[in-house]
Amino acid sequence: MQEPTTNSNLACIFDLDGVLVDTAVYHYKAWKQLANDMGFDFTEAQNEHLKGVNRMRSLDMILNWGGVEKTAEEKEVLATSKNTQYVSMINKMTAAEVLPGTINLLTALQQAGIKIALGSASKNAGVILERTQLTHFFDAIVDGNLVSASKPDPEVFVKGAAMVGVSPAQSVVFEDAQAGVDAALAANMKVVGVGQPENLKGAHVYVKDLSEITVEEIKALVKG
Ligand code: B16
Ligand code: MG
Repeated sequence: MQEPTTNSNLACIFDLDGVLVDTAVYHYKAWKQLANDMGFDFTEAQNEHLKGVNRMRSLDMILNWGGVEKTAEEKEVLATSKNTQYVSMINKMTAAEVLPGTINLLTALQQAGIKIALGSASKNAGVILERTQLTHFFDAIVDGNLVSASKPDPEVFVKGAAMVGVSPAQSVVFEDAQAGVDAALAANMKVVGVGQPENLKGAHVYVKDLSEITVEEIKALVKG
């Protein structure tokens, strides 16, 4: 009997928010509440700038937009308050919130023997993967709890590739944020930009969502 073709020398590393699921709306609601409580507004356009940015850096940007200064202790309290509200929303997420094409692509990659890793800035990645029933696809999960430097630093993706034993040159990153694209390029990896090219400069390929790319196209990207 013929052996199935395996490609365990390839890795696909997925960002979470905006690529596999869309939690931006929950981040937005929780940050908006916090800003409103401090007496200023927070817009959806501003929320766009927070994609891929870690929690404390996001808070700093929001305080700056609101023209408000806080001590380090006050910022800890504010970040915890935002996160408590955010977690209460993501705890209600279901598998129905997984973005189009995700299950088909992850299944096809798994069947092809390609390693699958998560590379997310979120400290809540574990609960989101559990709630949306995606955990079982992953050979490695690198999230905001495991990295010390946020995107555009390449640490999150370098760690993901190392954990699945694949070289950066054989790794493909899927990202919806410019900081994430920059991080993947700095790691010397190929990048699939998920979203509009003007917001994701430097990616090697662009898709609207994961239904627009196949395993064959991913293999070709690494070879090319
Ligand atoms: P948390 P990703 C990022 O996730 C989000 O895009 C960003 O908006 C958020 O501030 C960051 O996670 C931190 O999230 O507060 O849950 O730790 O896109 O890198 O998967
Ligand atoms: Mg993202």
